[in-house]
Amino acid sequence: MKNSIELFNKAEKLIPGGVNSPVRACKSVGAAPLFIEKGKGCKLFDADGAEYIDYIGSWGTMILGYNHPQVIKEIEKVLQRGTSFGAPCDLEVTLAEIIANGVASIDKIRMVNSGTEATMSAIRLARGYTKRDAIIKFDGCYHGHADSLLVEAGSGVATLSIPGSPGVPQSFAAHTISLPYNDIKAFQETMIKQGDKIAAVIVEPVAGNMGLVKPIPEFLETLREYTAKAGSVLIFDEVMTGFRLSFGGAQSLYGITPDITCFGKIIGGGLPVGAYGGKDKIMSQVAPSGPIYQAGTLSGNPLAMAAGIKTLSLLQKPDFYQKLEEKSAYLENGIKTASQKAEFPIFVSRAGSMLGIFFTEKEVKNFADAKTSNLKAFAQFYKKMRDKGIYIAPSQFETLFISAAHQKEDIDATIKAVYECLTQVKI
Ligand code: KE4
Repeated sequence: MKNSIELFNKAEKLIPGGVNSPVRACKSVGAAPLFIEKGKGCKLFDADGAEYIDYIGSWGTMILGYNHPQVIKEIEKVLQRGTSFGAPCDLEVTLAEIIANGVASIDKIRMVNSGTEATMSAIRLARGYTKRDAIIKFDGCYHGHADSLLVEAGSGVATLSIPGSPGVPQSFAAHTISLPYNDIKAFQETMIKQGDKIAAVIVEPVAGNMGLVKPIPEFLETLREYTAKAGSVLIFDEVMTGFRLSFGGAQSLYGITPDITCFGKIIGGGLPVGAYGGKDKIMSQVAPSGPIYQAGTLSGNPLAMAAGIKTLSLLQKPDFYQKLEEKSAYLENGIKTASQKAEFPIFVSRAGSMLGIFFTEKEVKNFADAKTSNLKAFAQFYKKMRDKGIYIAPSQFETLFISAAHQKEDIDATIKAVYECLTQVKI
């Protein structure tokens, strides 16, 4: 790790924490970050030339694997036209059309540059559209770092939240209620009491930021029913699940039609893209067609559009998701078998090619359950897996992502490493 350590020492002098996004610093697992030289398929190669089978996939972005030749070729082709014009170009229309045709709830969509921008803009749109201020989110769901969404649940259920970070004014947090994920009763009671004040309910339809937690039956249906009754906007944050769980996202799998959907990660094919979209009656309120302001210098830039267009078109191959499902189920079953063989109980969850490994014996249905995980054991597991050339997220509260580039031999090697590491973890 000599080169990574040298780079990290230099980075720490120039960049806060030596990284451009906190989780990359590997603080919660007490490890030094690897500096990555390149990616190819399902593999990453670090600054010292070491090879890893990767399950982060740039946090879910690289569903095709790294450096896909057709995506690279498309980027190189568009590069000859330019990198950003700050003016409309055909590629923005093409990507918007692919997403609108793929996701039934989308009439219109606005491109931005990150998932945070997408959710921040969706919240502003919902507040402007309903002329209400209060929003509801769910503990353990992460929607990016906009002030209104960087909050922690208040002391009691459904009480107003407290700032989740210094710098977030109490007055901002006061407009956000954070409820336990999957707690249908708490949500119903809150909406019955104050639904007429709620501008929006924002949710990860399948949660990937507390580890992988799926919605229980009727949870999403109840959000839809009560928001419709109250005239509140239902926002599905599909930054992670969009085009990951199916071409139509989690909403098409669960048969729920949100009012606004946020996208990111996969739709940019590895370049910075976010987006928010929905029914025309709401989206037409966004400037310049309506009064609700949102803008961006690099929004819709041709390179990012090209990467997204090619990526999404490759996802439309007839058996793409079926093949991904088979690989993901094979990994899930292998990990469960490894846990039994090692006599080391863990809770394994999976939704399509999103997989969660919790160091707890409890079934994890919300953030409180996820927090019963043994973080010290997870940290040991993370480091041992990395030493064996398997690269997973450096946090118990993240998700593993399987890509189309993972082959059977990669997954078999991963299952073997899981077994060996579980036999070595000391609790
Ligand atoms: P970005 O602003 O990081 O593009 O997207 C924010 C976001 C919004 N919504 C969901 C459901 C997300 O998962 C994210 C970002 N995900 C994290 C991984 N858990 C990004 C990794 C990081 O913060 O470095």
